[in-house]
Amino acid sequence: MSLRPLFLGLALLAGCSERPSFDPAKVNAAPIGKGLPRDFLLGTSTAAHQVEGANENDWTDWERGNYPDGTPHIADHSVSGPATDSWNRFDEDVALMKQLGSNAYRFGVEWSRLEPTPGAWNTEAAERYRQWAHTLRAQGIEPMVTLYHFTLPKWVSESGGWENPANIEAFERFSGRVAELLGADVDWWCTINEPNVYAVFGYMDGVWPPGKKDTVATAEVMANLLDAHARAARQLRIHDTWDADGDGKATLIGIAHHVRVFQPASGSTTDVAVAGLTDDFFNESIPKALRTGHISLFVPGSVALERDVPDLKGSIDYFGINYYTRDHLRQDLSPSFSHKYVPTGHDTNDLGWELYPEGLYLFLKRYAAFGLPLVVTENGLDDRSGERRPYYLRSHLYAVEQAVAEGAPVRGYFHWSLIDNFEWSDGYEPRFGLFRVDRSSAELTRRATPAVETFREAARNLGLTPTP
Ligand code: GCO
Repeated sequence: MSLRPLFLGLALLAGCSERPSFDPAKVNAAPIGKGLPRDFLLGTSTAAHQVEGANENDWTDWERGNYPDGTPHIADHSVSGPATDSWNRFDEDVALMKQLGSNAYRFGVEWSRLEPTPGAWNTEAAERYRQWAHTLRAQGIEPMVTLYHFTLPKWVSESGGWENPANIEAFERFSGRVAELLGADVDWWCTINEPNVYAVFGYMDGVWPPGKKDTVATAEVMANLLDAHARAARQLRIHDTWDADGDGKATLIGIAHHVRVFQPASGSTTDVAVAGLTDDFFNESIPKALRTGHISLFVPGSVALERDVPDLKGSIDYFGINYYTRDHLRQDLSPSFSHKYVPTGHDTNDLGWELYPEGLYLFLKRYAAFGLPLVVTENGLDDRSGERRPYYLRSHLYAVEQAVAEGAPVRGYFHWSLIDNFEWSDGYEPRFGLFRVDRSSAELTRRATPAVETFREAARNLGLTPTP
């Protein structure tokens, strides 16, 4: 607690520091991909529930539900349903990865599918995931597996979800089993996707299951997810002893951390302080906990959580960054103490998120200090026309290359996403895919958007070979 005034001081300084600005002419002229290290992972990301289809988990009921005022939980009234049917169309998706020339793919395993009731194990589903990992490796595509990406088996959510310590233990056991199942083909693991986003949406804003609005529970869940990460990491190290790619390491463990640039609306002390505190809670608390083994979460007037989880220290081999956008913050009296907005005239994607590639560069520079390899585990945009993704992709790869040129140890970039998919409370209207999915066709036909060519250019410049 005594360090808070220091953070505020730093926030004041951060508010005054200069922001970089990329020149679009330079971005367009850059030989994209040329400045990346030769062992770079250039791939795409998906999450189990968003693409597999036919899952039965805590989202299943939530998707059909409404808020007390009658508004549906999912903005466009859709339910995930068949999603992109990737459960049955994996080979088709692999062909798309080859068309991109990608050499890596981040996908999730669905806990509710593998362990539908406590302690049970769905051997058929397990075998399919094993084949996927095997196929990817055989095709020269490094698999990265996410253990938890927002969805819970119903038996977990119904027994208190991430608020119940018994479920952290259940996740620990699950992680060990997945390590045994996939370890022969998988070295790259991502334990938990975005603990901060999950906690804030599910427990502070109440827009994801379980739909609570409770700041204390938000911090508790974030801390429990970090604990779950540390335990999962331990299990992965015990049970995955195969060095699948022959680089001398059987496991490369990370967490996918969502970061956002919080820009104070003005130089006023209150705007700057709110941006600093938000940055501290949302961006900084997780990497700090991973560095020190101590979790410290602070929300003025409601949360002052301090907890030692010594195993967090040393639990990661790489730090995963999910980066999308920048928020401008003006101090107000809402529970988060701020009003978030995008100033008029700033470019946004179709969900209204500001396009700010310089932010990715800033975070890669910031987290270079971690002393560990960095991987961009997600980055992308909702672009319903498909016309703006080429520049988005190019400018964010440019950001990566700028950071690499200045010494940031970036090992990979995974674009979100391979294909359009179920975008949580926004349903199917958003389009994040390099390949568009035609939802009106029974085959859920995938079609290349213009950014596929940009991706292929980067892949070729990196020395990879996209299929024709
Ligand atoms: C997240 C997730 C993804 C999203 C993507 C686009 O950041 O919420 O990791 O599941 O689909 O980020 O919003």
